[in-house]
Amino acid sequence: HKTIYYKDYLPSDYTVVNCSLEFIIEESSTRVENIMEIRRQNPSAKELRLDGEKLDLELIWVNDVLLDETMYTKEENALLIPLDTDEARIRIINRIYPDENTELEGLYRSGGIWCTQNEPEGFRRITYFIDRPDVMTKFTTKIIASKERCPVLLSNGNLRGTATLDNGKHLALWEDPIPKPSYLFALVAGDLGSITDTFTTMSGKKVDLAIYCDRGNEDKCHHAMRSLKKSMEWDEYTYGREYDLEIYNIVAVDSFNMGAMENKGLNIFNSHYVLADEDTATDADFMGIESVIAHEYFHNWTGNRITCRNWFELTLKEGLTVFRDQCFSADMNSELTQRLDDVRALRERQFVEDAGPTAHPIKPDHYMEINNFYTATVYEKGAEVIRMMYTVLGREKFREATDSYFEWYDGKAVGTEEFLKAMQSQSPVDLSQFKRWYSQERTPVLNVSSQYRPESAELVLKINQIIPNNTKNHEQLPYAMPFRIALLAEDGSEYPLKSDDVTLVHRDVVWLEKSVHEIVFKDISSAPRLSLNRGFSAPVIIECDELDYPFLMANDRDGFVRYEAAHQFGIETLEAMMNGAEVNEHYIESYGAILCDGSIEAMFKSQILELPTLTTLMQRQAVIDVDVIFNAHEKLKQVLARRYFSEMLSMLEGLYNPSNAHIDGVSMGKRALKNRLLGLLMSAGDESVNALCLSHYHESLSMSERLTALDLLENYAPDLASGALDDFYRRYQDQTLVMNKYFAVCASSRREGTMERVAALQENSAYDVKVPNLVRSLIGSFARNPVAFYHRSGTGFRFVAEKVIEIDAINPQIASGLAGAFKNYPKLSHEQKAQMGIELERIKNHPDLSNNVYEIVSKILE
Ligand code: HT7
Ligand code: ZN
Repeated sequence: HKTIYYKDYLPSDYTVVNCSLEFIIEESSTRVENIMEIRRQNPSAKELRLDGEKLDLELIWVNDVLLDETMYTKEENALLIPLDTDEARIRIINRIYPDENTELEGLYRSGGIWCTQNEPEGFRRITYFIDRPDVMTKFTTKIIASKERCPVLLSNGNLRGTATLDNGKHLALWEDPIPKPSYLFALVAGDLGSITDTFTTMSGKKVDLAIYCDRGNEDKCHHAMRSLKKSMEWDEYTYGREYDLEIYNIVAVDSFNMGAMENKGLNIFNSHYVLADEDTATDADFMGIESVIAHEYFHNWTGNRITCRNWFELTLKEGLTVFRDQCFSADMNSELTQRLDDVRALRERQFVEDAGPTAHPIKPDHYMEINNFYTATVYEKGAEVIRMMYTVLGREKFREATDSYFEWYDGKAVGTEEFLKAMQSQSPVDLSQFKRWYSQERTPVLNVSSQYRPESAELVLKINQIIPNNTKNHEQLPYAMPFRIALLAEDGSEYPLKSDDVTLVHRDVVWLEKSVHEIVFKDISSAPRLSLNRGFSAPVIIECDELDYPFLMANDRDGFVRYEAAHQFGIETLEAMMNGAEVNEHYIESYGAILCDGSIEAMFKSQILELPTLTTLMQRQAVIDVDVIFNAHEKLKQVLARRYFSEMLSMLEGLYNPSNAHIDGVSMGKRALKNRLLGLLMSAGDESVNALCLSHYHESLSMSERLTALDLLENYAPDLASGALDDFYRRYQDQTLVMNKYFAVCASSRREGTMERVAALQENSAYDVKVPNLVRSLIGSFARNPVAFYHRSGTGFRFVAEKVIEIDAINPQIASGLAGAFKNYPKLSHEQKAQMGIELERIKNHPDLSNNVYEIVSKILE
């Protein structure tokens, strides 16, 4: 298990100027012919090293000379050819076996469809190549296959020709005029249905758009198509970026390791992020499709035209593209709702990762397996780092800076340093210290306190940065960050911020750079309330015991701070209950005030009314005790439901419209609030509410409502649940995307016996361990279900460990994702730690363990 270091990076000795590929796809194997024009970049290089894995090499020519086995060296994962000229033409023929490819990297089969996944290092499983992102090549691709089995033949770029051949075969010739790294190469062949449309770019060029899917699902592609067109328009308007090919194709496949892939002109998607209709997709699914379609489209400029020099620079494209898709979703929907969802996801996933044994900087300096670094840190924290620069520069200057970035680096493979250079060119402050966000790990804490001086009408704000040591226990240095704040008067209005002690990058944004700041604000006529980290301007944890939660919940004009006050108040209330206290009456009242405030928009209300999750509370415990958290959580819901029973019930009835399945912001907001209220009411343990929930299950036309009702019945009304689960299964057993939801409800159940049910469901005919979505839904949901996974018996740990080992032999990427479930190991009680430790050792000592799982498990055990 070898480690690769950033410091060892060297440019490639040779580059591939162009590459002409021919694929002959047959039932049991595929023949690949690869003709490359190679150019030497390092004059002292004498040997060409090509990456290749699991390839059956047949023939090699160099400049038309056929090589015999003495003229090259074949290693397990490379081919070495002596080469002492500045230019050469290499021709290679090899064979691959897509049906045997269960890892889903390279060329594989999903259902009956041949498709590829090459990021980060899948291309080397197709043919021998210099498979690294700083080698950018012009590709042409000829695909030959049976016309009947594969009427659709797709690759990157523009279609240059088709022909019918003998023996029922046909061919398609694709040419991508824009040089790209091999990880963006894609090929699809199969019998697919499609929908088509067109988009005219801002300079008047017509682009043909198509979305391909399994036949019969065409009607579920329209939301994805609308999302694509909106993304294309948004990138023109917001960043001045125009699409650059004649064709944009998207293909939906069922077996896929992640969400989607931005291959040039030929995006390949997990069908979960393409297919949707009102009967089968939840509101979250519709939103997810809009954002992932946008994300992959935006990569065309941030990732494809300007790519990464090496994989350590992954956040260059991913952090930036996540930031862009978040802004797009905010513009398409509600800015506040989007921000709250993004912050919530960041804290639930990234903060947890950053606090645990697998923490790493957004730009890691070493890795064992690059596939393990497509993380919440590289993506979501990476996006927060970009957002901080956006906050500092402001919209217009940020746009000027990105214009420069595109102008300076188009067609190049670069790093975050280049991006920062473009940002610095427009920044009002020096960004050198800010760069620490790229190389340091863990989440800083800002400890904030204040002192009001009535005699001089001054407010002294003291901000202390607490920087945790890194995973190696080395000390880290203070960060620079934009901190958006307000000092609020009694009526909620904001005092203008005037101070000589700190740089104000905007009216309400202070630039923090020291470990301790003492800032005197002038002309504050009476003691103000603090409104901190507005809009979550910096990805930090705030500690401040002066916050007036009820006041902020009721009066703050910043929606994030309003939400945050409710959230923190909820945490403190629950933690007091976990320590034996009674429910805090002030909290109940503030909660009721939000609940009954008719002026609050439904989606925002549903977000504010969500109680802090079990994960949030676990995260804060020194020694994790899931049962204590779960009991307090259930009790608080019950108290709230009983106190506001009639208000909630009448509000619920007002929101319920069984026939509404519209996909618009207002309808989604109503459904979200309705689901939130039903969830609270169900914890009251009232027979009539159970019956109501069952009727919502049967009568609602939208999947969001039906699925929530099903989940609540499962957890709170077991007598009614089995009939509803059977009904759900019968209705949707042929729709694999909906079966994912069925498995997730069963595996997320808080009831006793969940593990036994999950184990039994593996035998269900709708389940298939080779399909990642199904594994994530059944096994992944179980591993994320704290009540079942941390069960005192230790059986949850054992079960997941067995699955990690079993799945590792099939698909190491999916197995290592699952192994992440053990990352709370250092924080367990003595007894649970011993139980989990045995399982982790068992995994680690398993023969033939992949690099992927080994890296995660060994870090956890360190
Ligand atoms: N750039 C892609 C990252 C990726 C991936 C996608 C699908 C399957 C396996 C993959 N490994 C890495 C996804 C994205 O960020 O857009
Ligand atoms: Zn991406």
